[in-house]
Amino acid sequence: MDDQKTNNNSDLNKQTEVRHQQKFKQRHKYHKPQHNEKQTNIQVSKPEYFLSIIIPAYNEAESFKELYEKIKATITTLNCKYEIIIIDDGSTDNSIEVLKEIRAHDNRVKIISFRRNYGKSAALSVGFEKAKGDIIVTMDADLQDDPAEIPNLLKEIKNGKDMVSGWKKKRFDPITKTIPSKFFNFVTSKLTGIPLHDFNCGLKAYRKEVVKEMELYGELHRYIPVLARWKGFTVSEVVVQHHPRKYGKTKFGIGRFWKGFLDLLTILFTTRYLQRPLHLFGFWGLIFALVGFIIDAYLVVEWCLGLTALSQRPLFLAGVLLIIIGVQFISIGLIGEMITKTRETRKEYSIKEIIK
Ligand SMILES: Nc1nc2c(ncn2[C@@H]2O[C@H](COP(=O)(O)OP(=O)(O)O)[C@@H](O)[C@H]2O)c(=O)[nH]1
Ligand SMILES: [Mg+2]
Repeated sequence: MDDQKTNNNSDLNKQTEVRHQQKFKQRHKYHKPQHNEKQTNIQVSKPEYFLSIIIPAYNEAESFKELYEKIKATITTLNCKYEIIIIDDGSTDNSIEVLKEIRAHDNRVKIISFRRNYGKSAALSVGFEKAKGDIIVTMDADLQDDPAEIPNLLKEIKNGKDMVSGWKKKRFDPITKTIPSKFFNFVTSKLTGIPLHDFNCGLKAYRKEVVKEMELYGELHRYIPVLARWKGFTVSEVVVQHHPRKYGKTKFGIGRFWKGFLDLLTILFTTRYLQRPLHLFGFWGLIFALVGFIIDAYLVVEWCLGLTALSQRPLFLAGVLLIIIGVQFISIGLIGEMITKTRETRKEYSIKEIIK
């Protein structure tokens, strides 16, 4: 009898234990935060969101361990589930060995290793595609960006922004980089109408919808805020701490500036006029042709009245030139329209939500 009782008791204990375990699992299961849900304090068991940190890297082996430790130190103060995706872009140093070492004791670190160097945009693009998080943070691998700033970026996202860019207000880079960069940021801001001070800061945070719609190629990573804003996402910036480069050297030489400006042309053209090239070319074509026509018409009237000989008026040639350029512009615009019409139509719009 006593034996049976003990058996029953131990069965009961087991059942209770299983129930407890199930409850524990349930509690720890990742859950999506609801809009009206109150933010809980740090270090509670239920993760509020899933954070993906994406780090494009090219020959930064010396930095990884320190970077990883710093990220961990910050991230453990946040109440989130996380993954760290490092894209080793065909590095020729021992990056991959160091990364594998880190990965060996933390499987939240994911490594994507490219066969050759494809560039930062390609690396970010793959990172964006693979990221599983609700919120995505990108940062440089060279310890110039400070992981301790991540919570400040997240605060902005929680305040409702779709994307937040860091602003390296006090920048620790050589003057040959900071001055052209200021100019570049000023021009980009004026031409695009986006009031940011630091378009190309490596440290940025996004809602997942933003990165899943981002199409990066070439070196367009410099213009992510422009692309995001163009799709209709809200973009803001926060001042972030910047550090001097500790190891290795910069991967972007002086060539970055002229490439950057050509890319700006691409961005301006493709965001505004891709679907209506005639509006750009046709407008300028008409202006040129009209000015040329007015000049020549005036000279022809003078010639008819016997006031001037056209051979004496070089302005006549300028008028002819303007008419030719104008007609060419209009023709280019029309050809552009034809290409746009025959091109396979890609999704050119971004839907926030569908309410049925
Ligand atoms: N994936 C990838 N990352 C790169 C490449 N070039 C630079 N990076 C990374 O981009 C970040 C910024 O590069 P860095 O050379 O420090 O540029 P700077 O800070 O503007 O001088 C660093 O994390 C680099 O490792 C590249 O070709 N591919
Ligand atoms: Mg750097």
